[in-house]
Amino acid sequence: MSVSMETQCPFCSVQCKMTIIEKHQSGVASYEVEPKPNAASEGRLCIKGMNAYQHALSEERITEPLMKQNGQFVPVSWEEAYERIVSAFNELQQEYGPDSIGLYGGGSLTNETSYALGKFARVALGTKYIDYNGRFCMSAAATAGNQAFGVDRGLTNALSEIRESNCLILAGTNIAECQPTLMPYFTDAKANGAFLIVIDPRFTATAEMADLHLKVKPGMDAALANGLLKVIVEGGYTDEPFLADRTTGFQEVKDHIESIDLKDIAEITGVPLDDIQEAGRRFGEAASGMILTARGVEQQTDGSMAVRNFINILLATGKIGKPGSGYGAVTGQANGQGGREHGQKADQLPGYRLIENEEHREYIAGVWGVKAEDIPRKGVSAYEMMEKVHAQEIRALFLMGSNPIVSNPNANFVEEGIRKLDFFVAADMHFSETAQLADIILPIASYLENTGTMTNLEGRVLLREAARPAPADVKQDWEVLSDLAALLGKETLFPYKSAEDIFEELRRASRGGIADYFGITYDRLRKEEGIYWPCPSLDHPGEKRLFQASFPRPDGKAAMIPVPNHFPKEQVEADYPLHLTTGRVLGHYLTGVQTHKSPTLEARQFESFVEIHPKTARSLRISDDTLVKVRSRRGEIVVRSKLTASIREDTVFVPMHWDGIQNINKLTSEELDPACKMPGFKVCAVSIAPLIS
Ligand SMILES: Nc1nc2c(c(=O)[nH]1)N[C@H]1C(S)=C(S)[C@@H](COP(=O)(O)OP(=O)(O)OC[C@H]3O[C@@H](n4cnc5c(=O)[nH]c(N)nc54)[C@H](O)[C@@H]3O)O[C@H]1N2
Ligand SMILES: Nc1nc2c(c(=O)[nH]1)N[C@H]1C(S)=C(S)[C@@H](COP(=O)(O)OP(=O)(O)OC[C@H]3O[C@@H](n4cnc5c(=O)[nH]c(N)nc54)[C@H](O)[C@@H]3O)O[C@H]1N2
Ligand code: SF4
Ligand SMILES: [Mo]
Repeated sequence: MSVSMETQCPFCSVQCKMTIIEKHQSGVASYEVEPKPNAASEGRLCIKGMNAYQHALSEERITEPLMKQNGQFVPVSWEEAYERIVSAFNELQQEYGPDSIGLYGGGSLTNETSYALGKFARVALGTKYIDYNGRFCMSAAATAGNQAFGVDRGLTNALSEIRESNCLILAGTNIAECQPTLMPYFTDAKANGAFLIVIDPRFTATAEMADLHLKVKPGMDAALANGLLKVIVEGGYTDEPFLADRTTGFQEVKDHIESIDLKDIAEITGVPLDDIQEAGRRFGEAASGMILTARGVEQQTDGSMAVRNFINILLATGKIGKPGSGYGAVTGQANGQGGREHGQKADQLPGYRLIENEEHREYIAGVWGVKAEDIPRKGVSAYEMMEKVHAQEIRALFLMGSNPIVSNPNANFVEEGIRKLDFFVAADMHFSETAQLADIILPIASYLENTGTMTNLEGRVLLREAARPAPADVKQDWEVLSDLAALLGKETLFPYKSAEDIFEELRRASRGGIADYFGITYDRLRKEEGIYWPCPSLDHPGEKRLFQASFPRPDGKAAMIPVPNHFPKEQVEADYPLHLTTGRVLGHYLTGVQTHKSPTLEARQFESFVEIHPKTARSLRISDDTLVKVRSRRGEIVVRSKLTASIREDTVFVPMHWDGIQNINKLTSEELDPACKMPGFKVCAVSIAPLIS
């Protein structure tokens, strides 16, 4: 007997489609995975997608509601779990006010769940405190895109245009390990003659395909972009008609650039002067060009401004809104894009509307059937919510789709806060490190069992239909929200019988907003190969390339702004002499809750490591493949040394996929970008020593 499951990978933002074939022989199940042709991945799958069935079908799944009694989880009925949640929420809100409850969502959730979670916070609980893990992921690029262009959509062009581009700058993005199925777009562009520049403190698998690798000092991208702008302006590579017709602020940028000395930039960024000159010249000379940024540039205390400076380069050279020319923030999570559009962010309402905008509040209140004045105001960002948890201003937390004690910066502090909560509910399919601290865990359907839409890195909305029934006692995220809303007396506001019902409401809620999904329906998604937003009407094809004629800002023009050279807030010093940067490896995903459950992926890499340059290692008497202590002002971890000349001598790198004694976020700093509240995950100061000296 064999069963075929059509699905979509639950991991990264490419959203590759696949078929999982389950075979049973003599009572033993075996699985085959076949990639399925689709526009983004063109029928490719990476190793994570190939093995994504393993965690979903794992025996370690949580399959019934659990309640903590005397420090142990015991199975309870849904009724019991719900009753406890509702009475705890009611009691705490009576005693401490509506804002004593915080909600924390994630970018793996479908659009429907993200929408329902935002609505649940605002109208079922009436709290202003809701935010999500995308704050750590997309917020810097989102802020930069909104400010410069008036819209935040990951890629401003379809992926296929990468092939047509003549010059590509990949800044702080490791596509080869993080969106591997996109690699052929870049290798094809190169085969077509494109010049490829990679900016990264490490010579990554992505840098291997570059024509020019700029091995920047961590945190110095804004300054490096100033250097590139200087070369572009002085080389006469600016597109004057474009600047005059389509932008504002260029004169201020130009004045600022005059004060920049390229030798200083080479000095502070650690990138040789000749390389800065070549990169600027190549990009300036090319007939078309794209710049892609990801977390290397963005997870900085000036991440949003650093991105704006890369956008300045695109605007100065007129390389946007044209074939093969545009910007891309390479979105991370499966629904990293849609997850930031429909209201699980502290300052946001569906359709990318703003919670502090009176017209937007009125519109959404109309869709929801509530009074605008009853919708709470803006809350605070993810890490700031954790500060409020620590200060016991937030007394209860409802967590859906994240593992914050591993993924937040300054993780020791965050864990301490969560342990102080009066009441904590986690909705998950696995015992994440954070869920283990909960009073109640609600068992949730996996991607194989859950229907909903996901919006990929291009802004293309895709329908992922349930491929198998959920285990008997497991519920959908949105079902839990509807059930609880009913028990909180808001049944009429959550009348949904299916994900499609929620999508139908989302369509109306997003109508006329920046992220307009009104023209998208499940029927259309079944027939078409995903639809790009904005899609304002049923006969609209969806917009593949943005900004061809204008920018969605009040004056129709893109805004340029001078960006000062920025230095990381935490500088290296005698006690902490090395820069620490953090990131990912091919075979694991985020905090590893899911990929550690996959025997195949786990076998590839079962523990963390620290990349360190052999010269640096020698001076610290660290040999290869030995346990070392890495310490910052906030904590200490133990990982295995990996000596490699691919990293800068002044920098070490540790991946983020492990918990406990290998949780890198015990070291990272809580300093946030003031504009978007993104933490500076990508640079802090550390020391390293052998574990046994
Ligand atoms: N295998 C795998 N793939 C994933 C994920 C995963 O966990 N595993 N997660 C998904 C998610 S949610 C996300 S957000 C994306 C992340 O995708 P990426 O942002 O591409 O991944 P990272 O490894 O975090 O960082 C990218 C690169 O930034 C470099 N870097 C560090 N500091 C700096 C700096 O100061 N400047 C510059 N220019 N570069 C710097 C790092 O060396 C690293 O190679 O990946 C998605 N895909
Ligand atoms: N040092 C450092 N820290 C980082 C980063 C970094 O580069 N460096 N990157 C940051 C980034 S970009 C991100 S995106 C965050 C991510 O960090 P987290 O938000 O902690 O992400 P995950 O590890 O994916 O945790 C997701 C949890 O949700 C569960 N889950 C998955 N799908 C569903 C679902 O459909 N419903 C429900 N209810 N649960 C589900 C999983 O089982 C898992 O327990 O980490 C950030 N932290
Ligand atoms: S992890 Fe990303 S690239 Fe790999 S199969 Fe899944 S969606 Fe595709
Ligand atoms: Mo992310």
